[in-house]
Amino acid sequence: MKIINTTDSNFKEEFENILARAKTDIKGVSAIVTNIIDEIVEKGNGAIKEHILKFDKWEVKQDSDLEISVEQMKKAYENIDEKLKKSLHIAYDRIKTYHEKQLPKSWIDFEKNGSILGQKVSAVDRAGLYIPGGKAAYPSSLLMNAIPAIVAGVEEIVVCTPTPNDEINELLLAACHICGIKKAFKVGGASAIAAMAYGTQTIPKVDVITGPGNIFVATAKKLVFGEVNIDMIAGPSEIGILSDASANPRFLAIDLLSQAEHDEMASSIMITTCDKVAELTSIEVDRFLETLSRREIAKKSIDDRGAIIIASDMQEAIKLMNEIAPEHLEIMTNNAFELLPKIKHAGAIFLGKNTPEPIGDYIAGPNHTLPTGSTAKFYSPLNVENFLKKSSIISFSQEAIDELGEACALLADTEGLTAHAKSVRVRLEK
Ligand code: HSO
Ligand code: ZN
Repeated sequence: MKIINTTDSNFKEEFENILARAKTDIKGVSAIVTNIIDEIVEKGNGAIKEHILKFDKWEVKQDSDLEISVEQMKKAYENIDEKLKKSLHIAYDRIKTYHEKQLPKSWIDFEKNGSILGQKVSAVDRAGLYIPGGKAAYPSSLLMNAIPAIVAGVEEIVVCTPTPNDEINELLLAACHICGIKKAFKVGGASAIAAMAYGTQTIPKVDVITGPGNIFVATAKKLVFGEVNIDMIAGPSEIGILSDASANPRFLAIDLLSQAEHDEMASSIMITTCDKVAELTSIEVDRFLETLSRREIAKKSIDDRGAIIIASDMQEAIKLMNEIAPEHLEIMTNNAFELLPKIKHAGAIFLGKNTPEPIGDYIAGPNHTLPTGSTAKFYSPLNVENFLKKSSIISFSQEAIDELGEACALLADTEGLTAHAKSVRVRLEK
């Protein structure tokens, strides 16, 4: 694995490449995606059928072929191994408990003059969850997207997932059963995003679309934003690790690989204060690589986008890591919690040697749908609030309008809005 030092003459250039790791050619695909969206808006299911034949290579004979039934989900659930079932339930319960703590409360405030102000929190009516299919069909992602919606109180949850060659991941179906999903469709890519944003004869229009996806899905989400809300634009997985001389190079190496195996475009970056740890970690990465089922993917990711940076001290290491703002950040130092206040930007922060990133992918409880490509500078992990919105509550008493009415009317006068001013002043007439 590439080792660079912050004192190297080309360090600035190397670091710029790391910062630019997630630059994608959205412009390059936006014409294609716009076309797909237009076709869905125009022809609905008819366009979906064409897209499925073209991209997923199977023929939709009738609209009902698009649907995944609750019976199918139940059967898949019943057929899975007991131990696996138990793991799914442990994950479900822990994710639910964590997200319940995120629920914001409605509130109401009484002022002395009798006015009442407040904020009412309500769930969106419908949420659309996009779950990638094929090789990247992760049942864990279904849990991570569905549970915050369930906790928020969303009444109707719609799932869309592509099924190449009409083959569906049984575990994904089992996870749908656990989450009580009632509506799921075998539709993927930009077509699925457009279908959920605008609705078709079969797929309901939703209010919010969440979930990861490739560049076509990401571009479609950008284009339908405003018609519906979206969670974020997520790119390939990433891990950043801060380590010192106390860290175990075997742990560091396999943690770097844990994200590299997701995607050739994934990026795994460690910043360490110890030359020896850098060197040993690089050796361990090569050793572990040989043992991985997805070694080709992981190797390409490590070769093209991986790096170990040797910093002069932890302060410099943290400064660089805050600029990277990684999706996942592991702090593998002997004083992990002391460093925590200095971390400003990261999707999820894993502290201490027994907290490998995959614990957060599956079982810890926090969401694994996280901002990538430095967008942790302004995005949060997927959470309950992505499925909620707020309404302001206002009620004025006679005393309150007597006290504040004239000030209000005056502001309306200056904006030249006489009906505004009058609607207040008629209530001041005695
Ligand atoms: N690490 C991925 C999520 C995931 N990992 C799903 C395993 N399954 C998000 O960056
Ligand atoms: Zn992962």
